[in-house]
Amino acid sequence: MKITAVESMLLRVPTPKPIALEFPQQGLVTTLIHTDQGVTGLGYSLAMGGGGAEAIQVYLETRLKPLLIGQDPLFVERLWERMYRADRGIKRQGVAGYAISALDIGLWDIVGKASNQPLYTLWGGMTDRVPVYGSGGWPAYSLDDLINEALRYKAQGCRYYKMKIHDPDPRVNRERVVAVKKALGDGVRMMVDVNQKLDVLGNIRQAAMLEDLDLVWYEEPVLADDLAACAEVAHAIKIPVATGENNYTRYEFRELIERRAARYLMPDVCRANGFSETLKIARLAAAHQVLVSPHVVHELSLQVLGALSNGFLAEWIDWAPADLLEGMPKCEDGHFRISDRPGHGLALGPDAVKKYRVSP
Ligand code: SMN
Ligand code: MG
Repeated sequence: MKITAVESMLLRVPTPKPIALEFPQQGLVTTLIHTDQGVTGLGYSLAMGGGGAEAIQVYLETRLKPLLIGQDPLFVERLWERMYRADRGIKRQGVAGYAISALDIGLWDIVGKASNQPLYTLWGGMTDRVPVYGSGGWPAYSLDDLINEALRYKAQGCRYYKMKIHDPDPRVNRERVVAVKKALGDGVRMMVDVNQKLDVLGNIRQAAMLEDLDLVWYEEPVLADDLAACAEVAHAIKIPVATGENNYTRYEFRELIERRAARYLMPDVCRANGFSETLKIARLAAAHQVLVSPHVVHELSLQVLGALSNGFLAEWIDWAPADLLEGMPKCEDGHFRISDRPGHGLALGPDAVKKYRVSP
């Protein structure tokens, strides 16, 4: 099989409410990889809020696309290495990581379609049904927004809910968490997300105020660049730490693991250099009693979770308008069933390109 063309486009999609309070729109760098056998792979990277999406598309178009044309798409590992090693002067983080991710996801979609299998069984299936946690709780929400969102997830069977703790006053964060916990009642556990906003001492103080609330995890305490500080927090607080949505590659994750900086790792398949690298990160974690709960894009991450023995929960954020993608999984009793469709099982909706394309 040969790759005959790689099309890329930038889609700008409005975010469903109430996430729109935080991110009014999303940028989706989308790629269609065409082959001489009529199989087409769909890949995309989600830039939350749209930041950097144009740059991701330009990097993909100018530096990566030429490396794929004429190549056999079934040799994903080889093509990944080709893309990863192309620009050694640019680290495969940020813009380049998103671009490689979109193409790697598209290549795997071709492999799945060519072998008529969903990816999770192609990779050696573990489960076809994954429990999810409801995620949101953005700082712009009023307490009513917050509780209503948490209860909506609970009504759909979710037994976990994650909210942000971004107020500069740690007592305010505690009050919000306590109010939600009370509204949710027994049977739903919670996680909190700092989104890199505190330093080591600030985290120690904040976490001490939340210790009695039976939280599953305390997420992204410090700047994602500072793996040493994350480890310091993890060793100093009683709540297990989760991190990784802004980390890239097996090398960064290896360091997180070796420093025992987190008990839960959260690679994002659209950032961490695709399905290929996320699987490697997850296998590495499996050797260290570390669980994997991938970040956002559950419709893609489910394929990874279905192939892991150390997968934990899928993160559920309704980030996409209903007509963007066909094949979006539905939540049934707090679980997603993984699609049986070949590849990752997703396709652009019939009007998505016309409606949401902004470039070229
Ligand atoms: C998050 C951050 C940015 C976009 C979506 C979600 C958040 C999470 O950190 O973990 O859900
Ligand atoms: Mg997070």
